[in-house]
Amino acid sequence: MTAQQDAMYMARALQLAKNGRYTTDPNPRVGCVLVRDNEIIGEGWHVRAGQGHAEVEALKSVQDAKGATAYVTLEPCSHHGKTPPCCDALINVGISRVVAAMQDPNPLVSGRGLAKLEAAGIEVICGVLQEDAQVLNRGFIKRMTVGRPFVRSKLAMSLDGRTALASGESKWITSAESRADVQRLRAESSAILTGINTVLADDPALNARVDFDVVQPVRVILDSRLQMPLNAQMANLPGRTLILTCSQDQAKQQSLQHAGFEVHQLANDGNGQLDLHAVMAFLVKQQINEVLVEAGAILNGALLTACLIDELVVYMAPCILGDQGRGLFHLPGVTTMADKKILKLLDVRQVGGDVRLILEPQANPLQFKEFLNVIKTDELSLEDITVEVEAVRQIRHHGR
Ligand code: AOF
Ligand code: ZN
Repeated sequence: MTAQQDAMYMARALQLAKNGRYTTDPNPRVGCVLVRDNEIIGEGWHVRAGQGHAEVEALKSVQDAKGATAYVTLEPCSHHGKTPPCCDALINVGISRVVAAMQDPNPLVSGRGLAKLEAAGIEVICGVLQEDAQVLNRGFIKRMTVGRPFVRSKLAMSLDGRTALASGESKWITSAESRADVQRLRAESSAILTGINTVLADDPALNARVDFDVVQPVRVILDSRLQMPLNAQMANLPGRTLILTCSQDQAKQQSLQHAGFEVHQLANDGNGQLDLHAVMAFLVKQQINEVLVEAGAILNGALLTACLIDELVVYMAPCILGDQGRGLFHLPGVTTMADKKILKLLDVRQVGGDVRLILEPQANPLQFKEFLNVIKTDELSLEDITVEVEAVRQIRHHGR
């Protein structure tokens, strides 16, 4: 098989993996293609946690897979989880070659699956279309390797960067098409995170209203002082609603639990607000891979300041709300240009009558000079410093 053929079959396996985009949580999305004599003889993908893994589903679709090559978007597992190891299934049917896109970041597997296949005499290649496979499971990978979920914040704004009028009224700034796009973002998320002020203002449902099969995201409300109304509509909707608080008020906690909420008390940040790093650590314990933030300027500002936002999805509508309207981020710490938050534009496209921007927050090199402990920083280019900052950031996150 040529490298080009390997890439072609892996592209098909990735396409299959995407069928699980809305349903595999907390598991990764994985696809598998079985090929013999340059012909696809079987296909499968992982649909739901607890059900068959991609390899097992692909093997089910053929009578005889002896001598075939298995293309898998993730290293076949070697552990007994909710299902038996895929490695054993592949070995038992006589697969002769396994091509994986990437290693499984799950410490229970991480290389052991590939090693086990090799030990059984199977030819193994890893790394074909690796980056595409990584993007598909960036939340799962981040949870497994960094101990944090992938956090995406969705923002809807006017041309002049306003998310609501001064009164708080915001229905609607963006088009119906953009709002439908947001439902899809919700559907592919493991959790939707918002603050109590948004709940008090909007009484939102925070569920994915889509016409395809979906594992509904968990609702997560940051409510430091337990202001959640007992009659908020979320209390009576299907699915979990977690209230995260640093309030020790046992009576309030209990009455919210009786109303249908799950209440979890976490550390505070020393100023009476929830510690956002503790929130992320808690979400990882809940096996949350991908978080969608739908919140106001205060929570978004705090998350951005804490370097906890991985991606921004901004819908910009062609309307103007004026300078009395509310902004996107409350950032009292930004007082000079050196403090500004720097973003990298990853994608721009039109959705309905709006423009959708996807952006990635960047480390601001100017704020890290001291922290970097680099002698003669002035001699380094901004690009060099950015690389250094990213390295330090990674070390800090791993250390957490
Ligand atoms: C594979 N193929 O299609 C998937 C894998 O509890 P279980 O048995 O469902 O195992 C979940 C773990 O298996 C998950 O954390 C990840 O490491 C791996 N996922 N592995 O060989 C698949 N979905
Ligand atoms: Zn498996």
